Amino acid sequence: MNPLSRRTMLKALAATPAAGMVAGLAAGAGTATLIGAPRIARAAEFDFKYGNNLPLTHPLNVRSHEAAERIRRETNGRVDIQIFPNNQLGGDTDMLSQVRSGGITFFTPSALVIATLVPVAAINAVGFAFADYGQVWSAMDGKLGEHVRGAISKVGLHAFEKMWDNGFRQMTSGAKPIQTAADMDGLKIRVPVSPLSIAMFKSLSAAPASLQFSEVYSSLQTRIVDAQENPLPIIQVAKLYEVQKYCALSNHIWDGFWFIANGRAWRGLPPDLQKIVSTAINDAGVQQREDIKALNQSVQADLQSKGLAFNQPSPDSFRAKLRDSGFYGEWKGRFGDEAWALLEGAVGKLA
Ligand code: X2X
Repeated sequence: MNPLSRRTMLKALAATPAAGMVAGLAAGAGTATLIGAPRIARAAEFDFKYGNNLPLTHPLNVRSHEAAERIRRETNGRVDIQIFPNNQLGGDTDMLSQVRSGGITFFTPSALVIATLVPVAAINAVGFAFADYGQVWSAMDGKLGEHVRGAISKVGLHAFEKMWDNGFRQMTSGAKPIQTAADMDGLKIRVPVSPLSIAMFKSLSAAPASLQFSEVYSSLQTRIVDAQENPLPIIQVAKLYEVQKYCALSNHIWDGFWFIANGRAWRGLPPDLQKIVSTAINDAGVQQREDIKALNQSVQADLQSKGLAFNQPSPDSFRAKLRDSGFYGEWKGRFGDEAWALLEGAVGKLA
C-alpha cells in the first residue's frame, strides 16, 4: 500500500470506534512487508515526499537532507521525508502542481516560480530593488515576507517562515560580454517560468524565453538561447560554465526559495509534530543562508579558474532603461500599493 492511501485509511479508521485496534493491525502489516528495508524498520506514520529543482551538491539539498534526518530522529521515525532533488519528479511547473494536489508534500519553488500562482510572491525580484543581504533578510523575515506568506496561504499552501537563499542573480552569455543595457538588445536569454522575469527582460529590449530550470543546460548547449541569469552558486553546481563564456555581475534580482507544504497534509500533522518539522526546516534555512554567504566568497574564483570571464557592469544604464520603459510603474500597479509600500519601506523609494 502506498503511504498516501495508508494514511487516508488510518484517518478513516480513526473515525470508527475500533480505530485503535484496527490501526494497530494496519501498522503491524506495514512492519511485516518492510522487513529487511535498509533505512527504517517500518513505514513511518507520515511519509512525505519533497521535490526540488537543484543538484544534490547545492546547499539547499545538503541542509534539507540534514533537516529530514533531524525530523526523523526527533519524531522517533513518525515523520519520514524523502527528498527527490534535481527535477527527478519533473520541472518546476510539474512540482508546483504536485504540491497543490498533494502528490508531493513539500517543494521549494523560487519566488519567481511560485509567482505564477501567487503573483505578489515575485515582489522580492523587482529589478535592482535590494542593495545587500541586510535589506533582503530584514524584509523577508519581516513584514514583506509575512505579506507574501499570507498570499501563499490563500491558495491552500503553507509557507515556512524562513525563506532559503538562492542569491543575487547574475547574467551569463556565450557570444559576447554584457557591459551595459545596450548589450541586452535582442539577446536571447533564458529566464525562469515567471511573468516578472519576462517583463523585466522585455523592458531591457532582450528576447527572453521562459524555460524550466531542468532545460537550461541543454538549451544553452544547443544554442536555443545565448544567455541565462542565475546566482553564482547555481552556475557552479549546474556546471553552466561549461556552456557559457562570460558572466556579468549585474545583481539584477535577489531571489530566494519558499519552503512550502501542501496545506491539507500540513494541517493533518498533529501540532507537536508540526513544531518539530517547522523548527528543523526553518533552522536549516538559516544555515543554508550562511552556506550561500560563504560560497559567495569563493565561487567567483572557482568559476574563473574554469574559464568564465567576469565583468562588473554599472547598474545605471539597466535601471534607467527599466524606469524609462515604465517597468517600475507597471509592477507597482500589479503588486498593489500595500506590497509596494512594504518593499519601499525596506529598500527606499524605487523610481
Ligand atoms: O530556474 C532557475 O533559474 C532557478 C534555479 O534559479 C530557480 O529556481 C528560479
